[in-house]
Amino acid sequence: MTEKTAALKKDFEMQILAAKNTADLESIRVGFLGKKGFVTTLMQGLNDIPKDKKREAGQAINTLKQFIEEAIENKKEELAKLEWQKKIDSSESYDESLFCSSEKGSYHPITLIQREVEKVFETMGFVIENYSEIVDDYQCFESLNIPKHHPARDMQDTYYLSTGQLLKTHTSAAQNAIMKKYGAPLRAIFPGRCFRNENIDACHENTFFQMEGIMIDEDISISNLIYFMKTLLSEVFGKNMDVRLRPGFFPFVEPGFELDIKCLICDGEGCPSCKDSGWLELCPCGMIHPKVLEYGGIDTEKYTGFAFGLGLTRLAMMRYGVKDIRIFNSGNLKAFSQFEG
Ligand code: FA5
Repeated sequence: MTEKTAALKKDFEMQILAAKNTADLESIRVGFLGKKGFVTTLMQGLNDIPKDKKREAGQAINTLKQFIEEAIENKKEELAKLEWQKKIDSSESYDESLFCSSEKGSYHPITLIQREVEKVFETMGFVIENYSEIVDDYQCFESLNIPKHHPARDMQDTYYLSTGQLLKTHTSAAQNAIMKKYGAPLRAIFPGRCFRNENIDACHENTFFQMEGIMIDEDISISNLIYFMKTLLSEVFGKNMDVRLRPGFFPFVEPGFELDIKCLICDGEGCPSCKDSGWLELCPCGMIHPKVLEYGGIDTEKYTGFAFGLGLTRLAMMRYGVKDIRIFNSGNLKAFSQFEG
């Protein structure tokens, strides 16, 4: 039996080495581990083996099975990385010099990515809310535990209207209204355009999109938050992403985190798209501050919740391999006609 498993291992190693894409990998997996696969057949044949040899044979098959499963997982990661890099390097990602067809319209890449993220959250029971771009000071700051003269306001200077209203600086501005509208328990996402007085560069715009998400229920903890973030990223990118979680301060969450993803443009080497850090700030998040829940009319004795503020425009940069954020607001049809919806 050990000879048989050794031969199968060799055969498997040759096949996996030759695998060029995820479809090849799947057919190898089925060939070895599927219902009629080599390993499964060996397993089923165990009954016919003499009692004194059964234990050794069983162990050999299990070791082989584990080896195959691990090798397939590793190869999957490796291929996904290669396929992603190919996409970024090739014309499948955005190419400034490509011919533009004026006959056919296409969706803006932000619309495409927004719909993709919405789909992921919809299947997890989140409602989708639209919220106004013009808000008041209470919605944008006070209800988020950012009183007048709080230093956190300095980070979010914006455009003020003569009415005293302002263009919202972050989608968090809708938290209070949505809590009041639905009460608890609550799962909601609310995408929207945000405005800030920014120094514009390859990863900062003065007008950009975020998608806020909140989940409020009994016993919600940081592990729920991490689960939802991981699910989102692996669904959008089709692979496990390299992420890092750092402590981050936002007056409306406690504790608060910054979730960064490894820059896919330079694979963590450092480039203008990630300000040479190799990482891109994508999704700050945290447990909603009890004061914010109270302002939203939520019973803090009973409920806790998490919130996140996903940088949708930055997500689109990474998803489509767009190296400069300014493309998105450029109105450049040559660029947009390449995105299929
Ligand atoms: C906020 O806006 C918080 N409201 C997010 C939040 C929500 C924290 C809920 C905790 C709980 P921040 O200013 O870091 O945080 O922006 C969030 C994300 O929006 C950033 O990580 C980034 O991806 C994106 N973003 C921020 N400023 C810009 C900009 N000027 N251009 C493009 N994207 C931006």
